[in-house]
Amino acid sequence: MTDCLFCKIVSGDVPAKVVRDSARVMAFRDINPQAPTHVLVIPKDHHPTAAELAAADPALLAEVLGEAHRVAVDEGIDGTGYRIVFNTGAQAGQTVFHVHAHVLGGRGLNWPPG
Ligand code: IU
Repeated sequence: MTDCLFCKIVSGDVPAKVVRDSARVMAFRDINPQAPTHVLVIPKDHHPTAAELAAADPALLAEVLGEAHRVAVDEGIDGTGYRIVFNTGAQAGQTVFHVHAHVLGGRGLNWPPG
């Protein structure tokens, strides 16, 4: 999609600190990190929300989750614990409508979230 920021990161038109890159999934550091580890994991194909990805390509959603876990292992936070978040819809705080999993860890995380 031409006016999608994350599609431009996939194409290389917008730079990002990429930490994992597979055939269908990419992971890069969030530009405004909320924890010592804050990585976004996206499918390279454009799907607006997790719900739409789940309906269109559940295997790809599973790949995104698998890569999110591998990010946690790479970052050394799998032992202490980490959070995977899909903000879905504006009221939940989604601002970029190309589905992305936030992988957050490296500090204690409060519950419930704000
Ligand atoms: P959200 O769940 O849609 O709110 O998450 C969007 C994230 O994208 C948010 O954490 C931003 O800091 C992040 N981000 C980014 O990493 N690079 C950018 O150029 C922009 C947003 I704009």
